[in-house]
Amino acid sequence: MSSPHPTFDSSQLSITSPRRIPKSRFTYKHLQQLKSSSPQTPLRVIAHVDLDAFYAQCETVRLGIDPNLPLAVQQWQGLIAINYPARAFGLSRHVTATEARKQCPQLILQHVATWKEGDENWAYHQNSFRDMATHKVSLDPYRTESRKILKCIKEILPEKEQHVEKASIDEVFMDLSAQVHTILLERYPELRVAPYDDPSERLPKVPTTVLDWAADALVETGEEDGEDQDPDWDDVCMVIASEIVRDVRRHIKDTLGYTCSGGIARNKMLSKLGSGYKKPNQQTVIRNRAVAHFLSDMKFTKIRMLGGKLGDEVVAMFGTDKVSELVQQPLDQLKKLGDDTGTWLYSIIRGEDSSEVNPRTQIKSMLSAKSFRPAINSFEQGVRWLRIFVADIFSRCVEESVLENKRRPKSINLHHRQGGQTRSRQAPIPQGRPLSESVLFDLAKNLLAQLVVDGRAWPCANLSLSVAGFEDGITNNQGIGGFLVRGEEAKAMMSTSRSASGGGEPPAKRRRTKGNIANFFGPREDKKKDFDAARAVLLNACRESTREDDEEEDEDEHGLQDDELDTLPTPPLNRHSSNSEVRPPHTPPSAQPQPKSTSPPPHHPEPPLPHQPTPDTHFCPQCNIHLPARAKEEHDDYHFALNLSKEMRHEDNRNAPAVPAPGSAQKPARGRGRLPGSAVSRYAGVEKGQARLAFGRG
Ligand code: DCP
Ligand code: CA
Repeated sequence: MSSPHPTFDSSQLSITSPRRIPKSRFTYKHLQQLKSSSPQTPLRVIAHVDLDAFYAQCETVRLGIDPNLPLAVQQWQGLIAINYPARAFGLSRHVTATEARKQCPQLILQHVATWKEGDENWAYHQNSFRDMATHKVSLDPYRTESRKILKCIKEILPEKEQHVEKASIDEVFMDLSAQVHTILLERYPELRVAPYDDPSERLPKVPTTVLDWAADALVETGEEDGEDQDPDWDDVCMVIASEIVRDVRRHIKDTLGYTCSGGIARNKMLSKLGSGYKKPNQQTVIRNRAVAHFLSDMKFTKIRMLGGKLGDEVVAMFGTDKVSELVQQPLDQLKKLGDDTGTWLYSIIRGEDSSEVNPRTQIKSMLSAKSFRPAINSFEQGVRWLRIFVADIFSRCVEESVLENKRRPKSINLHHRQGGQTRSRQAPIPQGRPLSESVLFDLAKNLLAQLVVDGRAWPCANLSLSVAGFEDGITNNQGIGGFLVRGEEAKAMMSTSRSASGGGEPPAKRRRTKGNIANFFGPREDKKKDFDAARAVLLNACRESTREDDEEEDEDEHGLQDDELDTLPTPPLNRHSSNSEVRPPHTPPSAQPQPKSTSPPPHHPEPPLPHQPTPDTHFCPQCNIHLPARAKEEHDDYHFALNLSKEMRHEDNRNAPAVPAPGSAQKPARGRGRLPGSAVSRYAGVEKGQARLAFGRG
């Protein structure tokens, strides 16, 4: 910390002539607020640090390459990070790897690490475009470096005064107010006591007219006499913050070898604009007196939150992207965007932002995803990708201390895109026993199997697996925990369209599509095989889970009745659908029945609604009812699937002697479109009272 800090002249506080002594604009109350990092204090100091060409630096450091050589990080044909020497050749994210090589023949191109199908870990491969179908990008190396950077920042800031927010993989906000307050009072001890003990008293004037700005870029005030005006305490606070940021940046460079840029200002929005103002390896201070000038030249689309759709909307509405023109709009005009948005926008373009630096650094969820080009077409292929997703997610779970059971996710979610439609399945992750890669893999596989069994899974353009709801591991009360676990597991295995999240989709609505079931089980043998593979996974999951519980089965009075319809699409006309993705025409989403997370909706397929016989109706002799003629085909599908299910059940019963007899005292299962009925039944024989917990009956 190098700047001079002149001593304070206490004669300025003469009680006899307080009014004649020039004072600061700020009060002792403002100083107090600075200590508590209140967003209300005009002395507030926030810093933003952004790594320069982050992925490119990671590769440069990892490979021990001279940082002055041009290097870009490649992802298939695209460039995702370009170091500054390479930018000098005019390279940007918009050029392809091939074009970049032409533009800069000496360019070092490093492909991101990838998971190769079948491998247990990611690695740096010599990837080319054709590997896209068999490899998945891993950002693990950059996440690891990101964590090191955060650690580095935290170790140099005083523990009690640090407020650090990880804003992205290579950005961090720091609220330096409390630390600056401490340093300020150390340097100017006279500020410690308010005269007359009155916090509304103004602070004395800053005892110097010249400050040493530890900044590479000090944003000008834009006023002719701007620099002639004496500094006030907000300027001193900025100087101190700038020194801290310089120390932080130096520590990162010395420890890890990375350069970064910093921005220092009175709030998050301005500090982020500041860090991007001069790059690389520089820092910018935006003093309060310079804010208006700094923003006046700015496009508001550069402001945090205005870079995307909202920014576009504002541009379209007001015909400008300039802050200087938008500030001419009165508040009521901006409120055309909505009251809250308008009010927020009004403040933000004036440099006002009271959002707090949120020290939340804990991960809430993890996602691993892949878009398929070409689309994938079988359960087997899907499972191969799930293995990679699980390995990816699990390795990140390990970083989150999952193995020590400190933090672990509660649920697993599979999203699947086919055509224009996204479907998802969710399951709880069994708690109370160590989480392993194979546990996650089995759950993921089950979710995919459910999607496949429900039909219309292929061709699939995108799969993504996520785990969410991270919370601290259970360390006590294992008895009750163990009991609940089984119920949760049961739900996990059974999770279907009516899983707890309600994000699932019962097959009902999809079956409005003509000939869906016939199509699924139809002449194409590969579809049948696909279905069989998925079904086998579900059956196997149930068998495995049942094995350990078999001995308790006889005691279970709450087991679930074998319900063959559980596997099936129910008749198309009478569904109480929890589907939020596919809606009947002309029905607003709000009008859709919403699934409840705690108890599944009514489970039994109800009989098709009878219609009055007319020339437009079709009579089903099996159901003994009239249906609209247009529903005939789907209804036939229904019976087709029903029969198929019965066959499956038969087969399962032969293979599984432990199945309770249908029609026993057991109650019927809730839910449909799930596992083959007998599997449900066998799985259901788990632990006393558990079924009630697991399936929310009663
Ligand atoms: N990134 C990416 N794809 C994008 C944008 C970014 O994969 N479209 C990755 C690569 C970047 C990292 O995120 O290295 C950080 O993004 P930044 O926007 O901060 O860009 P850089 O750090 O690369 O450059 P700068 O020096 O401009 O911050
Ligand atoms: Ca960056």
